[in-house]
Amino acid sequence: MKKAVIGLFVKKRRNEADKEDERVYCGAIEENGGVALVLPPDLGNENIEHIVDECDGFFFSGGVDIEPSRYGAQRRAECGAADLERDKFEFTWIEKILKTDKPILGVCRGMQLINVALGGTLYQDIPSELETSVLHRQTEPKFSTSHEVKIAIGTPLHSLVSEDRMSANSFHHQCVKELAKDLQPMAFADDGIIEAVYFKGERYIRAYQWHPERLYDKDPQNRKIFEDFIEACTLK
Ligand SMILES: [Mn+2]
Repeated sequence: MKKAVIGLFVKKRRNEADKEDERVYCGAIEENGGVALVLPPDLGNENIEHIVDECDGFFFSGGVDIEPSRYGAQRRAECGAADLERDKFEFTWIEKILKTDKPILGVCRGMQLINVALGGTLYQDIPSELETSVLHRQTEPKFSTSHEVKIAIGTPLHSLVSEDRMSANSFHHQCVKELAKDLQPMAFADDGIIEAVYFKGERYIRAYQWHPERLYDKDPQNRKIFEDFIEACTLK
């Protein structure tokens, strides 16, 4: 069977840690049956039509905070520095991708980007804006889980893992504030913060606030997230 080609949006590689991050994302795609095509922000838009056409699905990865003007908010002091080149690149591409019916997966910043691209907004800094006893910026290593999520019944994630809870890692200080009207929550942290979303209707758009790419090799539930996405891309 022809393998699905996944357009993978990543930050520009600046050091060894960035290279390692990119390798982990590519591994999650390739070890679950897909082929990763890395799309960094300095690629430019020259071949956008062609590349969007050639890819079978798209994966928006983690990274720094989105510039708040993208969702009509004033920047707060606690908001992290944005990468304007990456914002510009990814918002241009997702706008094109949303006009197709190709599957989209997002993690962490990628989930926030999908929400904003569809008209939602974000909390810029959980500790200064929300009351919570859940530590969303874990101190444990990236490959360890730190908090659980409650999976909403009747959602695609619930059908996929057949459990009411699953383990997540957590490396975010921002989260969904107003959810885009076309998205539905499918998992929550115990403080009520939205940890996973899906697109209402036929289109395959799923996004997670955690990093399943760091967990799938040890945790079958997190592996299912990738298997399901690659399968959806393969069928398209
Ligand atoms: Mn979290």
